Amino acid sequence: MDIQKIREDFPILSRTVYGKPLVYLDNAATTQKPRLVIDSLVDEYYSVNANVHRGVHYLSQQATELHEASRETVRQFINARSTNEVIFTRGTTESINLLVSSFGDEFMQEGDEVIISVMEHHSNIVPWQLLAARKGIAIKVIPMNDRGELLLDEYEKLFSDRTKIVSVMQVSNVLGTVNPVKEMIKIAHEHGVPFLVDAAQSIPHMKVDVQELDADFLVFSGHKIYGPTGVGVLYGKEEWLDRLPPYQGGGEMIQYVSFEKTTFNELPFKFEAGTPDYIGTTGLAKAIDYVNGIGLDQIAAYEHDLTAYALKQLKEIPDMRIFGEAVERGAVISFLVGDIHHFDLGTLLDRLGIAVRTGHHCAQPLMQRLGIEGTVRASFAFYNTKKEIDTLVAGIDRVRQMF
Ligand code: C6P
Repeated sequence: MDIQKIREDFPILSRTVYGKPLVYLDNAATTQKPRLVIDSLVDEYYSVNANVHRGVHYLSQQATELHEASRETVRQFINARSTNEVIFTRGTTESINLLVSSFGDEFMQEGDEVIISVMEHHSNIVPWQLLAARKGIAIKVIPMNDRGELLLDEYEKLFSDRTKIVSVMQVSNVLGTVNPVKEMIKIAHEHGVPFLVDAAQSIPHMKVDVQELDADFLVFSGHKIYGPTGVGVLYGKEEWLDRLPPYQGGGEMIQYVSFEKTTFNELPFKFEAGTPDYIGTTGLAKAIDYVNGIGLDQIAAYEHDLTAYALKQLKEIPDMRIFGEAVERGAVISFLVGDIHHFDLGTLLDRLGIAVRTGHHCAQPLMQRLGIEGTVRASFAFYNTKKEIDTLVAGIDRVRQMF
């Protein structure tokens, strides 16, 4: 991989912040966009823009073709069996809300249970809590060890005859832990229970194959995989999606409407009420093409090397505390240094041009488990370099000495 050449594809990476070269290490929050993704958005607005699935006219058909071709790109990328299994949403959060609402309405009654994990993002906790408030379901939580690895023995013990679904992240946005979701899905299936994978933090970094995992549902956001904001995906096995009721009502998701009775459209449109972000889906497909062009195996190997280097360098800083020491880990490192508040450290690093995230990272129950309020988090993409990590380490050292 020629990183310098790759960096040239991302215009924002050459800008400065406070007169310093930008060191962008907040990729778990959102990734930067290659020029071809940005251009695709502008080009489509300039020359194709028309609403999809609605018009007989030329532009509408062209826009529809682009939108549906993007669905096929996503299908191939995650290896779904059919494009009927690829629902476009606004992002991971909306995908989970859709699933919780439709699945909860159809398959969960008072006293039924969902299993999630202690490290989940709020997006995979709060929708279940809202369902709990509506329907009286119970939420069971898989614990972890101090390295940040889920305890599979405890997981198995959580199943009961009231367990209706398991919903767990593949990679933690705080600890970097790569959870063994394939094994966890197998266990769920042995209990006859479907499994939702939150792939928000895995999809940009590793090959995710829904058939290989045997995932029943899988969700991710376009903006975390170099695509535009406002577009995401819910994958679901067709046999499940067929049985779920629609999430929102409106145009596109209907077959026939009268005041007496409405019939719903077929998959995937049943879950896509209203005008979709058809420009965004083109951008997402371009981003996927770009990632495929580099190759996920190369990306994974490079980021693994980069993360190992960063861990080694960071550990040499006195009073460094790293949260998350799982054997299987992704390109995310959360840390605290001495008693420097994470917000102060993040703010001072920002003045040096280094963008990291600080706070609870939308995982407050995990913070409670760790006994802290928040961390500083550096998260990497394939365009980051060892030199940038050296800048981070030097920056932290400088702040540490100030304190
Ligand atoms: N995590 C982070 O900085 P949305 O906002 O819908 O695109 O993604 C939500 C989400 C769901 N699950 C996981 C594992 C996530 O990491 C995220 C987003 C960002 O960690 C923003 S809070």
